[in-house]
This record gives sequence, structure tokens and C-alpha cells, in this order.
Amino acid sequence: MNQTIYIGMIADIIHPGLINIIREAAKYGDVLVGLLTDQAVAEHKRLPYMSYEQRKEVVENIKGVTKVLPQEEWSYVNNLRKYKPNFIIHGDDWKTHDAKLREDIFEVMKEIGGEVIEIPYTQGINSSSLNKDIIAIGTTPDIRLKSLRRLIAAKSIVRVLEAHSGLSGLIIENVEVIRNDRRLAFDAMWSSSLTDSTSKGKPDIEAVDLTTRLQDLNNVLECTTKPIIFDGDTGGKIEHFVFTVRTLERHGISAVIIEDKTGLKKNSLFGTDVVQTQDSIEDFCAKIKAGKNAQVTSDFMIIARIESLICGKDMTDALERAEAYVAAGADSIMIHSKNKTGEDIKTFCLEFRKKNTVIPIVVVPTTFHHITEDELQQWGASIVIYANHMLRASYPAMLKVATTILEHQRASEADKLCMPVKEILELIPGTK
Ligand code: SPV
Ligand code: MG
Repeated sequence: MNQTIYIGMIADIIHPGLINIIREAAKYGDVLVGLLTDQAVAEHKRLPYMSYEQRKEVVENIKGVTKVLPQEEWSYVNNLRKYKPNFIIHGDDWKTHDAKLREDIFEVMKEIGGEVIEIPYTQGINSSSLNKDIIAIGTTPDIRLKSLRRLIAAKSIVRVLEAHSGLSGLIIENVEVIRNDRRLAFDAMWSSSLTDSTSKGKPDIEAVDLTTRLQDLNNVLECTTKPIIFDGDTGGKIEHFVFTVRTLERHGISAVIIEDKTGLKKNSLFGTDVVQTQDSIEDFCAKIKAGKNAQVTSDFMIIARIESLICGKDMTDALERAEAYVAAGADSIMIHSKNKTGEDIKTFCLEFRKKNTVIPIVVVPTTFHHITEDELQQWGASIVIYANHMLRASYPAMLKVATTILEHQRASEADKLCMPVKEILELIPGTK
């Protein structure tokens, strides 16, 4: 039997550095490529541009590659133990930015009696810098639309933040934090009826029509690549909703959430302080079905939002509706509440999960904000939406600056509250 040599890679972008590693590897024996799955990548980097199957097809056809195997985790360790290659090869750049990974691999190769080959890193080109270029290249409606389902499949919980403008979208696109060697970033954006209406000085009562909301959403689409979940309010009349679905799909929006209310919609966070009329199960199911029949792609998602706990109904009603909406074809359900403890959401999730282990649950912890993502995920939630925070953060900041200018009748004191002019000038690439 030939000697085997293992290479771990994502292979979203094939560049001369990768080809060089494969060429070098082939000198040692049969080349086994451990191709990282979406799941393996998701907690550390952006999802690859291409799906696993597409990347596999590319790598299988590269000269020198003997076999492509899935690597399900970021760490190579399990695959090395499983396939016991005689060698593993890696560029020597991991000494600086992947020291822990390098250390683990040396240990496990020693354990299985294999050898680590390090080759000089190909200067001037690597996947991370090319990744930045991919963002600059942008995306297509089709790729963006599909990416929400891929994220749900790949991640333990999909993290979504509200965007109401190109600028707020840009922050969501780019902001990241490194914690325990993991890259934390937002996965997707929420186009909120509350913040879309409020930023136009209008109440959240479906007074801002779809065409107007799409104008602002278009600004977000122009400068971002991450998927978008659209707050479709009640979905309106069934006859109108089918057009909404197609319009959103055409724009590359991944999902619409519609809530089971009827008549004049008021924001859910008013709870029972205002009149909120819940739709009948039958009529809302008809709306879900009509939407599902109208969509063109199989990737677009219609998410049914249950307002029982907002409208003063009980858990049994919420669970009964969840089952009915899923039976009507909803791809996911959102359960909403304004209770501050989160206990009702927890009960709902745990009960729903007893019967249904696959349908993604969306939660919006605006009032129960002390609950962590880990906890939500343990309850069975799949998507967490921070639904209004970008607008809520900007309003007090703007108000403070406006008040400070008035108080001092000059801008000097307010200047300290603002970002430096140089920074705002350079914020948007291509400004100079
Ligand atoms: C929104 O963001 O518009 C929502 C969530 O629908 S909530 O405001 O909590 O109703
Ligand atoms: Mg809303």
C-alpha cells in the first residue's frame, strides 16, 4: 500500500499556494485532502462562498489529489486518528497564526507514528487576504438567498442583528470579536418593521409600504453580502402576500417572517396594552400555504410567527399553532414574548422540541436580554434576532449631540461625542 499524506483545507479559492502544497505533498505518497465542511468552518470564519459539494468537485479534479474526505471539525485531530496518514503537510505560516493547531498536530502525528512536513509559505497570497477580496467582489441574489439555510445547517445558533440603513448593515457585515480562538461575528441581518418605520418617523403599524421599505433595504443590499430576514408584519392580504414573497426572493432576501395577527397591527412589545387581534389558525395557514406556493426557489423560507404569548393566550394555544403552521408548510417558526424572564419562551422551546427536532425556532430576546446565546441554543432555538439595537443605540447618541450643541451654542463639546472627521472620511472604502 502507498504511503499517505494528509492536507486540511477549505479550498473556497484555489490559489498557487494551495497548488504548491498539493504538488509537494504528492512527492510523499497518495494525497488525502481533508476538506472542511461548512460546520467545521462556521464557528471560525465566514461560510465558504461555495458549498461543500462544489468545493469537493473542484479539489477532486486537481492534479495530484488522490481522495477528498470530509473534515467535520476545525481541528484535524479526529481525522488524523481516523485515517492515520504517514505524513501531514502544512505551510509554515501556521507557526505565527495557528500555533495551537500546529502543536496539536505534532502531538497526534507522534501518537500515530507519522511525520509533519512544513513547507515555506507562498508569499503574497493566502485565503484570508483573498477572502477580503471576495467581500469586495460582492455576492449575487441567489448566493445570498441560499446562505441562510446553509448557516442554519452549519451553526449551533445563527446570530442576527437589525439593520435599517447601509451604514448599520456595514457594521454588521464587518464587526468581529475574537474569543477563545473563535471568531464571533453576525451571520445575518434583520430588516425590522419597527426600526424601518421609526427611522422614517412613522409608527410600526404597516403604514410604511413594501416598496418604500425595499428602497432602504436596497442600500443594505448594495454594501453587504450577508443574508437578510425580512419582517413581513402580518403579510397583509393573502392576495398581496404572494407578490411580496416573489419580490423578496428576487432581491435575494432569504426569509420572510409573518406574524399571526390581523386588522390594524401594533408592535408586539405593547403586549396587551393595545388591541392585538390574532388571526384564526385556518386563515393564517392559508396565508402560509399561498406563500409557499408562490415562491420560485426551494431555498426561500417562510417563517411563521406566533403571537399567542403577546396577545394574552396560553402556551397550549402557542404550541397548537406551531404544529398547525408547520403542517401548513412553514419552514421555521418564531415564538415571541415580552415577558422579561424568558421562562415562557424556554417552556415553549422545550415543549416544541419534544415533538419536533428539526424545524428551526427563531427567538427575539428584546425583553429577556439576560439570556445568553448558549442558553437559547440549549432550549432548542436555532436563530436569535437582536431586533432593534442598532437604531436604539443611534437615537440616544444623536440626541445627546444635538442637546450638547444647543447647551453650549457651539460644537466643541459635542465633538468629543462624535467620531473624528478623518475616520468618517475613510470609513467607506473608495472615498478618497
Ligand atoms: C420588529 O423588529 O419590528 C419586530 C420585533 O417585529 S418586535 O418589535 O419585538 O415586535
Ligand atoms: Mg415588526
